[in-house]
Amino acid sequence: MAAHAGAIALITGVSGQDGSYLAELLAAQGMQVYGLVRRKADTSNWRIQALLDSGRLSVIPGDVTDGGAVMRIMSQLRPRFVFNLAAQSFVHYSWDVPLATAEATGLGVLNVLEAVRQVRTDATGQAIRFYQASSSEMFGNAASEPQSENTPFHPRSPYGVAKVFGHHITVNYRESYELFAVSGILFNHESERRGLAFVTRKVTMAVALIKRGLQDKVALGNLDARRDWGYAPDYVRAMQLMLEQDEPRDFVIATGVSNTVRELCEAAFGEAGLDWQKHVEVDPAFMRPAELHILRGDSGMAQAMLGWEPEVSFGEMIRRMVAADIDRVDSGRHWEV
Ligand code: G4F
Repeated sequence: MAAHAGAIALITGVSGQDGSYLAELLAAQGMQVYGLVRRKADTSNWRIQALLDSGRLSVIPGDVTDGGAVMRIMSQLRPRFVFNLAAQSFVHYSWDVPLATAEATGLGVLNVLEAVRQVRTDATGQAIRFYQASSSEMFGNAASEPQSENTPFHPRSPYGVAKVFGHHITVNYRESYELFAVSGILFNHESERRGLAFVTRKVTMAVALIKRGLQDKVALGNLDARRDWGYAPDYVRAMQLMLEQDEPRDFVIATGVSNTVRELCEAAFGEAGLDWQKHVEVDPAFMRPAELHILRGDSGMAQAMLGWEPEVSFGEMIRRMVAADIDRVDSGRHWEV
């Protein structure tokens, strides 16, 4: 990877969980890392603050929904690698804002691809390589399990539908314009930096608050929902590996192991010596209009062709997340949401 020292990488959505880990990974290899960040009312960039403070990451204000801005940034920066991680990524919220989701999660991909197509090469004349963050949510109500690169899509949320557009337009630009453009079909991946709106972190933070006597109950939706949960730092390694291949190709990234939300609760509360059944309530407000039932991925092709393997198990990840949230509660860092 030292071969890329000095190369410019652009990450959209850099202030999110994956963006922050990916920026650290690339910066550690000596790349010049730039991140596109949307201006928001909450200006906290806690996931990337250390990188910003050390000067290893530079932030560019912008939004993937603004095609003109994306084009201007791409032609000024001329990066070698572009990772498009920006999205409206909350599945439940996508029923509330389907159009905004379609613009950011779907059309945003096209804006970035179009800029890559027009700018074409980096500052040294090498072809730009583009990564799209596709999602297992595209499989939705999948007809078979586990899901692989060959499983048909049947998205069950406005978010999933928008991701299918982003996926297909990436394939289409690759085939139409011979771009090095690939999609990583990533199953759920979590970490100590996961946002509180997602169920793993919602549970681990509740465990920490309950353990310290600051809360007694947590309300959840469907406890039978089953997900293939991996560890985010493992998954950003796969993103980079996909851009290192000789030929552009899409890959499923998953652990191949699925757990229910109920099993997540057992594991997380168990880590803190608590009985989850005394603290978890079901609230229909957290149920979704349409749910996915059998999400479990087959990453055999990534293992064979990328040499990628998940390193951190579900149990170990939950242990780290509970420990991190107890630490947050003890040190008053509740604002890290
Ligand atoms: O943690 P979640 O909100 O993640 P979800 O919807 O699977 O989406 C995540 O993974 C996708 C990859 O497949 C990404 F594309 C997407 O951007 C995001 O990162 O929900 C997981 C499961 C769901 O079945 C949900 O119904 O947990 C269930 N659940 C049960 N109670 C809950 C809750 N989810 C949330 N967020 N909050 C609850 O109280």
